[in-house]
Amino acid sequence: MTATTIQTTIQTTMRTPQTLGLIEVPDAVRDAIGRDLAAEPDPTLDIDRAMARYHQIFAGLPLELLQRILDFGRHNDAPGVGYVRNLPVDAELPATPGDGGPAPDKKTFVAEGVLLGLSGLLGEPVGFLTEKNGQLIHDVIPVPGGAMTQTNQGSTVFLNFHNDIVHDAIGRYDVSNPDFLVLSCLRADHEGIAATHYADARDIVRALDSRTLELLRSPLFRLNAPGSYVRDVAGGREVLSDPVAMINGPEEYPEISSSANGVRAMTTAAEAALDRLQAACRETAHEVHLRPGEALLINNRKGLHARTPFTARYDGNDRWLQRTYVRRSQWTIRYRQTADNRRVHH
Ligand SMILES: O=C(O)CCC(=O)C(=O)O
Ligand SMILES: [Fe+2]
Repeated sequence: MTATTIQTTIQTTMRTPQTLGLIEVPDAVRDAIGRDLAAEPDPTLDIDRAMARYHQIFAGLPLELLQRILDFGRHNDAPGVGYVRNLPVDAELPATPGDGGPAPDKKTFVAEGVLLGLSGLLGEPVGFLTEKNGQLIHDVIPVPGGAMTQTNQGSTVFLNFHNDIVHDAIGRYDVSNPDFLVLSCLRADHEGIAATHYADARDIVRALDSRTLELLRSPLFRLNAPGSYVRDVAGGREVLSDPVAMINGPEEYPEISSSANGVRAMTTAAEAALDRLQAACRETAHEVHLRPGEALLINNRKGLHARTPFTARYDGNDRWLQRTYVRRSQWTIRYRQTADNRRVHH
């Protein structure tokens, strides 16, 4: 694995737009935000009120940091990934839920507040019925039956470079999917080796030859639906998208999409291009070992992410992340809205 470590990233390439921006919250601000969040109830009881309150609380970030996070969400030329450190944590953290969550015995909601507070600076958290039952807060936890799968329940296998897509009857899985993911760490894996990688499409494109790029920009690929959809809805069978290109859009601002759960190339040349794409991701990726009190802001259109293998023990101390799916607007996905929750979609 040749992913750039955080240290080298920051020292050598901090200024170019594609690199990972580091946002370090000052101690005093961390403590003030932490006190406010600890006084808040379970946000899922009244999510719109909670989002408004988190907005007030996160407005207390130093202006320069607040603007950097807002810029990350709103500008086309902003980096694809941001790394936020020194965030507040819950005073008491229950055992990592063995069934993939949510935890029934969590007494305070600081982690949830951090996750949703950051999400609210980028857009609106949304849910999909086929991903974690439509919950807005996803627990990302290793699950015994899922250890070898290309899903967020996995552990022992490398979770391939992908973006988070959603099955859609329109035949495209990269349209109604989230614009951003926020990943926040509550507990690291036992050995501290699990790493999240992010490869920016602008860096990937630069690493590829023109013929490979031409193939990846042609509709020669069919994405398999997410593992959760294939498992829970399709009885384990592949559900392929219409033929699509892997990379779309203007040269300066490419959009990239790939399924963790398998991409079917329609020609042998396209198949070879897919291999080169995964290699380019490995060469250009940034690497982060998330720790408690740290979060990754992931642009889900500007790049692909991955996770390195680790060993789960299923002992209540396993790796535990919380995740949101964030849309800047729900308007263009209104055809999927459920009747009883304005943030949850079919
Ligand atoms: O576990 C990680 O670091 C990333 C997992 C992932 O791809 C996701 O939750 O979407
Ligand atoms: Fe993912």
